[in-house]
Amino acid sequence: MALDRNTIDQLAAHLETCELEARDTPKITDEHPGMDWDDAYAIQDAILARKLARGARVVGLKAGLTSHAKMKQMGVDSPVFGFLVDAFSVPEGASVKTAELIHPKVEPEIAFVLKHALKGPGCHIGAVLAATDFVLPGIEVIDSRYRDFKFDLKSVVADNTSAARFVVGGRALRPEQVDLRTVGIVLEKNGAPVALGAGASVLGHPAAAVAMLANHLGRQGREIPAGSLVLSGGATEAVAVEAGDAVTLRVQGMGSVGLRFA
Ligand code: 0L1
Ligand code: MG
Repeated sequence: MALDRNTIDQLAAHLETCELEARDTPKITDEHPGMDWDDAYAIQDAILARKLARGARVVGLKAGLTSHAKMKQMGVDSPVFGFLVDAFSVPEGASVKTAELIHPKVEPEIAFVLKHALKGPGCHIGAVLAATDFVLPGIEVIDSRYRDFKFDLKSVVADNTSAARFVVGGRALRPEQVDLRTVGIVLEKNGAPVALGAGASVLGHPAAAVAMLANHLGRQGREIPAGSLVLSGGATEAVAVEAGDAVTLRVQGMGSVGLRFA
């Protein structure tokens, strides 16, 4: 690690305060160019520790930047992983307050709910599908704390991969009831389609993103616990939203889920 404990805690406090006060900041590697991957995940862990100390509950995990569309949009080249706490979860059809966010964007995702824990290394699509209870559509609202969504991968990992809000809904299916590679995905804003994709846009198969997450955690001796909800990453580029917008995600055979922005 390149940063000391004090600096990690200060950066976690800074990024979480930006999140809670809906305030943006330059990317943290501008001041700490030597920051390494362990530092980045340690800052993310310290943000989680701050939330847990205030009574938050982890409700899931997320993979981000798992599609070529998203990697191209953000100018980066590999996936990242973060956590989801209860405060991020929005009921289906509810209104998200844009005043609590900086510059929200939405992305269409396939969510997995696990019946068994998953642990890497060596986790693969087959293990993910065998451990999955059901899959369902989900919309992630991302809100990078970095000015103009300008960051590098380490800065975005420290910022809990821009996690802000999410909703899941529609029709939950057992993994054998749907071919997650060929399933069609339509994201609508105010009734008009704004992004189109297929499950295979996510690393060839959305379960591959869950396997990568399990392998990532396995390197630290951790696992994805049974019962976890995992967002497998946006199947298309992310779409900016503002107050007054209504967003609906339709996934072939899996119904729809929506959110409003107030
Ligand atoms: O969930 C995501 O794909 C977001 C990853 C972080 C990068 C971004 O803010 O777009
Ligand atoms: Mg996402």
